[in-house]
Amino acid sequence: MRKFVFVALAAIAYAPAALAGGLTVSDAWMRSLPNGLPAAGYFVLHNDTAKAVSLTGASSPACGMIMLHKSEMVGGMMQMSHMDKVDAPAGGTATFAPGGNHLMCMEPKPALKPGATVAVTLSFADGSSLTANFPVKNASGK
Ligand SMILES: [Cu+2]
Repeated sequence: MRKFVFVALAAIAYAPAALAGGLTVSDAWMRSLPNGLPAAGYFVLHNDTAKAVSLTGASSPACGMIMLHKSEMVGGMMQMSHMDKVDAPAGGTATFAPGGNHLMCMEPKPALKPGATVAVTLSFADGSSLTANFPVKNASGK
Protein backbone atom coordinates (compact mmCIF):
# COMPACT_ATOMS: atom_id res chain seq x y z
CA MET A 1 0.00 0.00 0.00
CA ARG A 2 2.74 2.39 0.95
CA LYS A 3 4.62 1.61 -2.24
CA PHE A 4 1.50 2.17 -4.33
CA VAL A 5 0.96 5.62 -2.85
CA PHE A 6 4.54 6.57 -3.55
CA VAL A 7 4.23 5.53 -7.20
CA ALA A 8 0.99 7.46 -7.61
CA LEU A 9 2.51 10.64 -6.19
CA ALA A 10 5.57 10.27 -8.40
CA ALA A 11 3.33 10.03 -11.45
CA ILE A 12 1.55 13.26 -10.49
CA ALA A 13 4.84 15.04 -9.86
CA TYR A 14 6.36 14.08 -13.18
CA ALA A 15 3.34 14.46 -15.45
CA PRO A 16 3.54 18.27 -15.93
CA ALA A 17 7.25 18.14 -16.74
CA ALA A 18 6.67 15.43 -19.34
CA LEU A 19 3.91 17.49 -20.92
CA ALA A 20 5.75 20.81 -20.88
CA GLY A 21 8.03 19.84 -23.74
CA GLY A 22 5.24 19.13 -26.17
CA LEU A 23 2.22 21.23 -25.32
CA THR A 24 2.57 24.92 -24.54
CA VAL A 25 0.37 27.99 -24.24
CA SER A 26 1.23 31.48 -25.50
CA ASP A 27 -0.58 34.84 -25.76
CA ALA A 28 -2.82 34.00 -22.81
CA TRP A 29 -5.06 36.68 -21.35
CA MET A 30 -8.48 37.20 -19.82
CA ARG A 31 -10.84 40.02 -20.68
CA SER A 32 -12.57 41.15 -17.51
CA LEU A 33 -15.94 42.87 -17.83
CA PRO A 34 -17.64 44.97 -15.16
CA ASN A 35 -20.68 43.98 -13.09
CA GLY A 36 -19.83 40.29 -12.80
CA LEU A 37 -20.37 39.64 -16.50
CA PRO A 38 -18.64 36.52 -17.83
CA ALA A 39 -14.96 37.02 -18.67
CA ALA A 40 -13.45 35.71 -21.90
CA GLY A 41 -10.11 33.90 -22.07
CA TYR A 42 -7.81 33.89 -25.08
CA PHE A 43 -4.62 31.94 -25.84
CA VAL A 44 -2.80 29.92 -28.46
CA LEU A 45 -2.20 26.25 -27.76
CA HIS A 46 0.92 24.92 -29.46
CA ASN A 47 1.01 21.18 -29.99
CA ASP A 48 4.61 20.21 -30.72
CA THR A 49 3.92 16.50 -30.29
CA ALA A 50 3.39 13.88 -32.98
CA LYS A 51 -0.24 13.35 -31.97
CA ALA A 52 -3.32 15.52 -32.33
CA VAL A 53 -4.80 16.66 -29.03
CA SER A 54 -8.38 17.54 -28.16
CA LEU A 55 -9.03 20.30 -25.67
CA THR A 56 -12.22 19.26 -23.90
CA GLY A 57 -12.51 21.68 -21.00
CA ALA A 58 -10.95 24.26 -18.73
CA SER A 59 -11.20 25.32 -15.12
CA SER A 60 -9.86 28.08 -12.90
CA PRO A 61 -10.10 28.98 -9.21
CA ALA A 62 -11.07 32.46 -10.51
CA CYS A 63 -14.20 31.22 -12.33
CA GLY A 64 -17.35 29.45 -11.23
CA MET A 65 -17.04 27.39 -14.38
CA ILE A 66 -15.42 27.71 -17.79
CA MET A 67 -17.04 26.78 -21.09
CA LEU A 68 -15.51 26.44 -24.54
CA HIS A 69 -17.28 28.95 -26.78
CA LYS A 70 -17.10 30.06 -30.36
CA SER A 71 -18.25 33.45 -31.63
CA GLU A 72 -19.48 33.65 -35.19
CA MET A 73 -21.59 35.81 -37.40
CA VAL A 74 -24.98 34.24 -38.05
CA GLY A 75 -27.30 36.23 -40.32
CA GLY A 76 -25.43 39.46 -39.54
CA MET A 77 -25.55 38.87 -35.76
CA MET A 78 -22.64 37.85 -33.56
CA GLN A 79 -23.61 34.68 -31.73
CA MET A 80 -21.84 32.38 -29.30
CA SER A 81 -22.12 28.65 -29.41
CA HIS A 82 -20.81 25.95 -27.09
CA MET A 83 -18.10 23.56 -28.28
CA ASP A 84 -17.48 20.10 -26.82
CA LYS A 85 -13.86 20.13 -27.94
CA VAL A 86 -11.24 22.02 -29.91
CA ASP A 87 -8.51 20.10 -31.71
CA ALA A 88 -4.88 21.05 -32.17
CA PRO A 89 -3.29 18.90 -34.89
CA ALA A 90 0.15 17.34 -34.48
CA GLY A 91 2.69 20.11 -34.97
CA GLY A 92 -0.12 22.68 -35.12
CA THR A 93 -2.01 25.13 -32.96
CA ALA A 94 -5.49 25.86 -31.66
CA THR A 95 -6.21 29.56 -31.43
CA PHE A 96 -8.59 31.26 -29.03
CA ALA A 97 -8.86 34.95 -29.97
CA PRO A 98 -11.42 37.78 -29.90
CA GLY A 99 -14.16 37.17 -32.46
CA GLY A 100 -13.57 33.41 -32.52
CA ASN A 101 -12.95 30.66 -30.02
CA HIS A 102 -12.82 31.76 -26.39
CA LEU A 103 -12.97 30.42 -22.88
CA MET A 104 -16.12 31.71 -21.19
CA CYS A 105 -15.45 32.25 -17.50
CA MET A 106 -18.86 32.17 -15.80
CA GLU A 107 -19.31 33.75 -12.37
CA PRO A 108 -15.85 35.37 -12.26
CA LYS A 109 -14.45 35.67 -8.73
CA PRO A 110 -13.08 38.93 -7.24
CA ALA A 111 -9.55 37.66 -7.99
CA LEU A 112 -10.29 38.12 -11.68
CA LYS A 113 -9.62 41.85 -12.04
CA PRO A 114 -7.47 43.88 -14.47
CA GLY A 115 -3.82 43.76 -13.47
CA ALA A 116 -4.11 40.38 -11.77
CA THR A 117 -3.00 37.02 -13.13
CA VAL A 118 -5.15 33.92 -12.82
CA ALA A 119 -4.31 30.26 -13.37
CA VAL A 120 -6.34 28.34 -15.92
CA THR A 121 -6.09 24.57 -16.29
CA LEU A 122 -6.80 23.17 -19.74
CA SER A 123 -8.07 19.57 -19.86
CA PHE A 124 -7.57 17.18 -22.73
CA ALA A 125 -9.45 14.16 -24.03
CA ASP A 126 -6.60 11.80 -23.03
CA GLY A 127 -6.99 12.83 -19.39
CA SER A 128 -3.94 15.09 -19.28
CA SER A 129 -4.03 18.75 -18.33
CA LEU A 130 -1.93 21.87 -18.60
CA THR A 131 -2.06 24.91 -16.33
CA ALA A 132 -1.12 28.35 -17.66
CA ASN A 133 -1.13 31.86 -16.20
CA PHE A 134 -3.57 34.30 -17.76
CA PRO A 135 -2.92 38.02 -17.15
CA VAL A 136 -6.24 39.85 -16.71
CA LYS A 137 -6.97 42.92 -18.83
CA ASN A 138 -9.93 45.28 -18.90
CA ALA A 139 -12.79 45.41 -21.41
CA SER A 140 -10.67 47.26 -23.97
CA GLY A 141 -7.86 44.72 -23.66
CA LYS A 142 -5.54 47.06 -21.74
CU1 LIG B 1 -18.83 33.00 -24.86
